Amino acid sequence: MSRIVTLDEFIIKRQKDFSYATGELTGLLRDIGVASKIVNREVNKAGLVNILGVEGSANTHGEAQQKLDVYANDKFIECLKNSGECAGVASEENEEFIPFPAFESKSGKYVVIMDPLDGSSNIDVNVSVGTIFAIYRRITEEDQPIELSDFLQPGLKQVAAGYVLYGTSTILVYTTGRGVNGFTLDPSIGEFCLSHRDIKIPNRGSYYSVNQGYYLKFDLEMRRYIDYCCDLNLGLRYIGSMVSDIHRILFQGGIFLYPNTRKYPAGKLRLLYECNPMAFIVEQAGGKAINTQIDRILEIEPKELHQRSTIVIGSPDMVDEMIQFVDKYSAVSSH
Ligand code: P6P
Repeated sequence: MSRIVTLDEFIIKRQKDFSYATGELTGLLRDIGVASKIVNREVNKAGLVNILGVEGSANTHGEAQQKLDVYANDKFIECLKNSGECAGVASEENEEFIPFPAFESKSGKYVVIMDPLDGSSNIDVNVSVGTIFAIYRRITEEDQPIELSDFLQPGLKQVAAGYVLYGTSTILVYTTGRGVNGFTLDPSIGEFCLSHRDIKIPNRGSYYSVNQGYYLKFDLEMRRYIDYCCDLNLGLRYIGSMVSDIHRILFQGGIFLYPNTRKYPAGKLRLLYECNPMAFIVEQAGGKAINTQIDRILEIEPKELHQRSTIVIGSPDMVDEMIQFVDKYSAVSSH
């Protein structure tokens, strides 16, 4: 039996790979791991302690907030604030970014952008949900207050990104730009243990993942590509939780699409805390991530914190095939 490697141990060991590393990013990643364990504990017993049900408040987009949304958001903010490495956070649950005062004389050289509990509408029906996070180096001077510009950076500037999937088991998957690794939580010792080393996405897979219910609302090129997937007898797998849907694709291959619809003309998913971190991870595993205008997700220059984007992400060969359909059928294809 191979030796257990905990998340902490792995992060510290990998820090040595970065000659310039001074431990702040290591500390920040470890703090995120701690917050994930705290949130996991509540997610796992959500049905038991009446933490379900809709919190009185609504999030920044007017969507009813589940109590667990609020709990997860609060816990991650608390851990990040006390880490001393983080100068501020932007969250799906908050309209504006949250600056942190210097903590124990540390001002923090990083900012974190997160979706504390993505797919939270699934909680009440016991379907897996996830946390998504992206870490950037702040661009304002450390002795100055952070600004919106610290958060409106293209995905290429991420120094780290990851997700936690609270599923049949709880797994944390992250990258710092040197490959992708997965850590499964062992509740008996309360540690995330290395379970999936150097994850590589298959070049193609036998699943496609899209909300087929919107088929008639998709543009022609999307409908023709979905018809093509059906002709290939690909399996349709769609959980309605981005982390879960993409996690499957990361391991088994496949393609996830959230195109524009009449309801979401710019796409539904959020660029900064859903598309960018998932795109960084999938690209680091050998996959591709574009929008329906065939722009690389990581190169999009953000204009606002809660900006939406369309996304096509997954196995490289399948994303390339999708591009051929855009070329062939899109009325506006100009790439
Ligand atoms: P739809 C969850 O609310 C979420 O933000 C993603 O996790 C998921 O992929 C998507 O929305 C599901 O959206 O419109 O298919 O229900």
